[in-house]
Amino acid sequence: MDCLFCKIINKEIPAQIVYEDEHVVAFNDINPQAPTHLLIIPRTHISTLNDISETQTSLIGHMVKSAATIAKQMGFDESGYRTVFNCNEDGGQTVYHIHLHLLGGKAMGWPPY
Ligand code: DGP
Repeated sequence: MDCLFCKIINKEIPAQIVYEDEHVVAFNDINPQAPTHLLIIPRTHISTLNDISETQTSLIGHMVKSAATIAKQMGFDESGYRTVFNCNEDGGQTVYHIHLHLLGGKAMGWPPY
């Protein structure tokens, strides 16, 4: 499968991996929008949020829990952080392997446009 993030998981393309376990890999975004900007991805290829099956809902929970774990490790769990899933074109998705953005290290505005 010609998927950029599958290639990062398989170490065919380099990335600065900061966390990995049996189910997910987290690495620095190539175009950071905050002092810390990570992408948390499942090892299983899922193209968009629309493609998540009922049996994969615990995997998505694990991605979110991993974000909280990493935020704590990086020391911005108390000050705060943002997590974002973009879906399809209007949502701003550019890589079609689901990924949870984890942004921290600065105060962020809302709404995000
Ligand atoms: P999204 O727009 O939600 O699909 O986010 C895709 C993110 O992926 C975007 O913030 C930039 C990042 N990205 C794209 N190509 C690469 C790459 O080759 N390496 C890394 N580390 N990040 C990438």
